[in-house]
Amino acid sequence: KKGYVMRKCCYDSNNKKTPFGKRSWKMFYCTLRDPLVMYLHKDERGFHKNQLSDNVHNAIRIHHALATKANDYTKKQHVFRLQTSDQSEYLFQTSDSKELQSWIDTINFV
Ligand code: I3P
Repeated sequence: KKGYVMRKCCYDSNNKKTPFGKRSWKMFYCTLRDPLVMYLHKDERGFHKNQLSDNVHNAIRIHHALATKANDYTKKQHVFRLQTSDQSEYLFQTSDSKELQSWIDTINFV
């Protein structure tokens, strides 16, 4: 699965609150290729150019991660929360309710 998403970092690994200045929403072209890792690229061109150099810096390990609808986050629509096994937490905004469900299902099915 691939597509543009907005991402907000809430907690870095080990449940540490992401510091102010690093908590803003940013757009990424996100690809879930290798089933255990989600890669975040600046845009689609960045994905085509960089997929060979993907590394830990733009990757989120989603093995044993949990994606759930962020019903408590009311500032934006179609948002899910991603909690990873290393206890980091992100919010992702998708384009519509179908995309929202599809990202959640894809991540949780892994
Ligand atoms: C953050 C940015 C986010 C905001 C977050 C701010 O500032 O304004 O949009 O989250 O609030 O800290 P910065 O760009 O300096 O990191 P919301 O859009 O959800 O309000 P937060 O710290 O309450 O999460």
